[in-house]
Parts: sequence; structure tokens; C-alpha cells
Amino acid sequence: MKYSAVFFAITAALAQSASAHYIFSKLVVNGETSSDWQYIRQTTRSKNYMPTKFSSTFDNLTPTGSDFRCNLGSFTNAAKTEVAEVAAGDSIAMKLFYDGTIAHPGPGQVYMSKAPSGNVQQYEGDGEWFKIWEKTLCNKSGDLTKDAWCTYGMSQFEFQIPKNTPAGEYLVRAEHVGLHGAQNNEAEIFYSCAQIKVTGSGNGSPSLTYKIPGIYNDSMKLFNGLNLWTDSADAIESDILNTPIGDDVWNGSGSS
Ligand SMILES: *[C@@H]1O[C@H](CO)[C@@H](O)[C@H](O)[C@H]1NC(C)=O
Ligand SMILES: *[C@@H]1O[C@H](CO)[C@@H](O)[C@H](O)[C@H]1NC(C)=O
Ligand SMILES: *[C@@H]1O[C@H](CO)[C@@H](O)[C@H](O)[C@H]1NC(C)=O
Ligand SMILES: [Cu+2]
Repeated sequence: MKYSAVFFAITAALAQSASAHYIFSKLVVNGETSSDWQYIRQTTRSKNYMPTKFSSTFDNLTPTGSDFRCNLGSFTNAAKTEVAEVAAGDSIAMKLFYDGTIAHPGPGQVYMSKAPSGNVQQYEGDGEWFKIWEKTLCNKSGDLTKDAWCTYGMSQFEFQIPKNTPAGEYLVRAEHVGLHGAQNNEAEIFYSCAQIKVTGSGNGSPSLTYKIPGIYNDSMKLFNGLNLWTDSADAIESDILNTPIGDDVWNGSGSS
């Protein structure tokens, strides 16, 4: 029994780091939750541990690297990752590993990119990305270091594939940005990509698209300079607006 206290301390420490550091691993389609990494590309890091940062990284990956698209090494797992069929207009969710919840303050967003060849299992994500979901501040008088943020405490992001999304195979990239280290250029970015096949007869065409990497850089105050403990909610909102995180999500408009 004398080991139980030590065991408890270690378990508690592990549980704490698991809840502070999270990773999207499951896809929820038609109310059914997949296995871990069934439809989401797994990283080749030895641990399912994140985040990616601009500075003080633990694995040399930064948001300027091509693996910022879908996670370190994950393209090498693309062929063995299944492709989930989703009708345009349906809502799906990307859910965190190990029953985790989002334990850091900051915005959450979902981007999509169509596989130009039609085969997402062979697509690196070097094409155009567009944004379909965004959650920033939900309570501007709340605690900016915690629950002022819509995503704080969420265990999954639930979002709609826009009704007018053209049929085809896509990467769907969920991302959460923890801003608690942004004052030291240490914003923490957590992201993974699901592989889906959109069905239907949508003919929309997103007007605003991005490249990953390239979408974010550390000249943006949101990632480098913002301080959640001293800045006002209005100042933070304006920092958000000066990044793609402040751009409108695509609503299905335009036609291809
Ligand atoms: C927003 O935060 C304030 C301050 O913590 C709190 O009193 C209020 O109930 C919150 N509003 C909502 C809608 O949660
Ligand atoms: C950062 O991104 C902004 C907006 O896209 C751009 O204007 C700026 O040149 C970029 N800065 C660097 C250092 O890449
Ligand atoms: C959708 O977005 C387009 C382009 O930003 C805009 O012109 C249009 O009014 C929006 N439609 C709806 C229904 O919000
Ligand atoms: Cu963290």
C-alpha cells in the first residue's frame, strides 16, 4: 500500500497533463463516434502530445513548417486513415483524445481543403484552405484567461459542412489556439485533420482561401504580443480581426 500515494500522484500528474494538452483524434458522424485515428491522420510523434508553437518548441515544428497542415508526420499515415462519407449540409464533430477537454483560453476554428486529384489519402494539403467554423469570445465580461472563450471546456468541435460544398474528398482541419503564452510568442496550437468524402450537388465556391503554412505568422499580435492578463476584451477582439481567425466563415456562397 505504501506505493499507492506515489501511484496516485503520478496518475494525477498524467491526468492533468492529458487535460491541459489535448489532440483531436475522433470523428463523430451521424451521432456515431469513431475510433481514435480511424478517420483522423495520426501524428508520428512518439506521444499523442501537442502543441505547435512559434518559439520554445519541443519538436522543432513551428507554424511555418509544412507539417503545420495536419500534424507532424501525419501525411505518412494518410493512406491507412479511412475516409468518412458526409452529406453536404450535415453536422459532424471532431473530438479530443482520451476524453480530454479544452483547458486553455483561445479561439477554435475549422478549415477544409479539397483534394485536387479527388483522392484525399494522397493529398498533402498544399492547396487552398477555407474556413467553415469559428468560435472566439462568447462572454466579453467573463475571465479572458478561461471561460470568456466559447471553446473553453469543450470536448469536441461540432460544425456543419456547408450545404453548398461541392462533392469530393476533403481534409477537414480542426484547430484550437491557446493564447496564455502569447505574451512570450508561445501561443499553443492544437490541430488534426480528418479525411472526408462530401456527397451532394453543392456548387459553392469559397472566395477567401488560405495556404498552410502561411496562414499565421508571429508578426500577428494575437500569437505574439497579446497578453490575456492585461489586455482588454476589445483589444483582443481587434487582434483577432487582424488575423484569418477574424475573417468570416464561408457560408456556401458563390458558384463554381
Ligand atoms: C459572463 O461573465 C460574467 C463575469 O464572470 C458573469 O457574471 C456572467 O454570468 C457571464 N455571462 C454568461 C452569459 O455566462
Ligand atoms: C504576416 O502575415 C501578414 C498577413 O498575411 C502579412 O501582411 C505579413 O507580411 C506577414 N509577415 C511575415 C513576417 O511573414
Ligand atoms: C454569404 O457570404 C457572402 C460573401 O461574403 C455574402 O455576400 C452573403 O450575403 C452571405 N449570405 C448569407 C446568407 O449570409
Ligand atoms: Cu498548454
